[in-house]
Amino acid sequence: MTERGTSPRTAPAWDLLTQHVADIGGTTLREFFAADGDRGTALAVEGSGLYLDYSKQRVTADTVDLLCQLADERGLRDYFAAMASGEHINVTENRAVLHVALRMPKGTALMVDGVDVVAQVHEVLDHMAAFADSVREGAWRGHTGKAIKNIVNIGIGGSDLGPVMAYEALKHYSRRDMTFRFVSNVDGTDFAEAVVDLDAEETLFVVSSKTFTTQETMTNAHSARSWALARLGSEDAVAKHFVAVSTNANAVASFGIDTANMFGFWDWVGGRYSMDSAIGLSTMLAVGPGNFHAMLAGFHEMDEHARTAPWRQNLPVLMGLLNVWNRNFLGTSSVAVLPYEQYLKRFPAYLQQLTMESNGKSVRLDGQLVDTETGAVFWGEPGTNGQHSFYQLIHQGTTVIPSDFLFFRTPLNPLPAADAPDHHDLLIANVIAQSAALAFGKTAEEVAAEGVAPEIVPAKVMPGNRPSNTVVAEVLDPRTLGRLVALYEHSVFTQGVIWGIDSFDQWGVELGKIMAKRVTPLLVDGTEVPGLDSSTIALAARYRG
Ligand code: G6Q
Repeated sequence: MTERGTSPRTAPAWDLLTQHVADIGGTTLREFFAADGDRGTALAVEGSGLYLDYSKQRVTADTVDLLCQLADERGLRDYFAAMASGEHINVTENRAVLHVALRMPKGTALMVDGVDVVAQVHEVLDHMAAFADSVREGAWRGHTGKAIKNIVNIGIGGSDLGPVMAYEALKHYSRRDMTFRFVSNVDGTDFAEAVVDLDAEETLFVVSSKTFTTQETMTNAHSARSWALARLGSEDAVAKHFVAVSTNANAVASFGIDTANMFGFWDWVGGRYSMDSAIGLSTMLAVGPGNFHAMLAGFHEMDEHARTAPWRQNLPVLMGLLNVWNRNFLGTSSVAVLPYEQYLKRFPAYLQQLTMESNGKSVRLDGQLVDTETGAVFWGEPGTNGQHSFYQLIHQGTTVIPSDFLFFRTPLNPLPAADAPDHHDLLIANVIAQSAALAFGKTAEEVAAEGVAPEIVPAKVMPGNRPSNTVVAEVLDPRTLGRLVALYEHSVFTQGVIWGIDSFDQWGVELGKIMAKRVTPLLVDGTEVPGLDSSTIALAARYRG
């Protein structure tokens, strides 16, 4: 294996790719497609129930060969093995990275430091299932004897984005006679609006926090406690209306939550990789244990595909390598994620954390500053809505933004129109048309041939040559959601390995937290805090009035 965390420039393939981009970088997607009538199927792969068309990336088969060589030279296969064996590949936090163990089937084993972590995982899953069933069946009663109808998840970052994304994505499969809310922001409005119409007697709070010390979550949890006690009138109510998902049993107990109703996980589960751990309790409450297990099976299927498929057939590895190509060799700096599926409306927000908290790094594992670009900005919105807002910039702006389009063959809510085509036909026509318009554009001659006035022609020219992937799946079900999330997880991992960075730490979020704590006394009672800058002092004074 390569020495870990060195510069990717040390890999011979890096120089070859640098030469290669000089050779093919000027060729347009129009020219690539004109030269090869089969390109649309030649540069496409299928695996783990997903189809990836990357023919509209600015690559040739040689590019892919060189990128795969780069993956080999960076030791990607060994890294996958190191992750799966529990090595501490999260170097700066000295932790194993074992989210793949969260979805290994019951009966398999993964020994880490003499402990079978898969057995531990299934113990928690069984505990979650028993609890979820008792709430869903109405056996779990609130303090006044009423069944639970409302679930409020309190958590932030990885303890919020996954649960809320999964709830929205799988809403079709969820209990419609129950209400699910998610509170994350320390802004009191988030909590106030979440509970404004809820009956405390029928409400269960799931306090989700790996550390059980996160300021926002603990502030919201204490407000929830006060809200519930004011309505239920007794401290005893806490045990019936609060459960915890955490690794910190002491803090959970001192909050007043019965640790029998605590669902645990382990330090080898990173926050942004935790939606399939006990952090998914609200998801399981919404869709039931069977659907949750189907989601885990989808994750596992993609894990196995990523770990074993040759690079050229490996969807997450190809997606990761194509991101490296776009970022480092074509100079792009952002990726738009554009799901043509309304239920995936929170998927781009989820991916923002997964991708940017993982790969937004400037220091390599060898402790040196990077000498290549690293993580791109990820963002997006569901189609077709985005088409009527920001797509203008993707089509004609001065910045090239590679896009990931996603669509599903079968709609969950088929709506036949009075005349064909129906809603879904129109949706899919749009997604396919968008990637073609981005790739092929429209020349001045084509615009002029439509009779457009000559002075308007330049404004109507579509430059084209804008790269995209299209991912197609059969239907958005729990299994496919698991596959999709794992697809991006392993793509992120691939990029991190190529760049030689630690994709599993997040030191960049610490400084702001520390500074917020430091300035708080000044805001609360005007206590002077030494060493503050003049802008901070003036803003605090303006707040205090
Ligand atoms: C994710 C990060 C971060 C974390 C939140 C919440 O990878 O670690 O987003 O999930 O800060 O942390 P707790 O679960 O400990 O409250």
